[in-house]
Amino acid sequence: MQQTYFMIKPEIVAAGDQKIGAILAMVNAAGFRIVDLALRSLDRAPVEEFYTEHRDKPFFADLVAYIVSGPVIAIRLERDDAIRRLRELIGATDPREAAAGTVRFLYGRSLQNNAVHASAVAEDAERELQIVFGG
Ligand code: FUP
Repeated sequence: MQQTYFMIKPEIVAAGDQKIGAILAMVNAAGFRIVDLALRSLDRAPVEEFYTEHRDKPFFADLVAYIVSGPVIAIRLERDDAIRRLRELIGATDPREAAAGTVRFLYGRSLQNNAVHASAVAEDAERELQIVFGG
């Protein structure tokens, strides 16, 4: 079994229960188990740490501002091959490039407002779960 970090971003949370429910249903149908789930307003410092690989990029300030703009849904998920499977389910970073039927294809609006986050590799999953859930 492998764990990964999944996050429903502020715009989708603000849009209400229908989209949240639909995304959680997709995750459930794909065989993931929700180990931990919380509605969280993240502080700026942990979000800057979360996206530290992008610290020097031109979009960093806007990205951090977006993630702290409202509550997110932070989720610890588990299944075999969880990291790779969840990345498949959410689709490409840019919703315009995401495969049909993926979460970002269905719910993303732009590169920044791309609906959800999922850890890319095992060391990211561990680091991201540590930042958001403290372990
Ligand atoms: P991902 O691993 O799919 O979340 O993608 P990245 O780590 O490459 O990017 C992290 C976040 O930065 C993405 F969710 C969207 C945002 N981003 C921008 O806003 N502008 C860019 O040019 C690239 C990424």
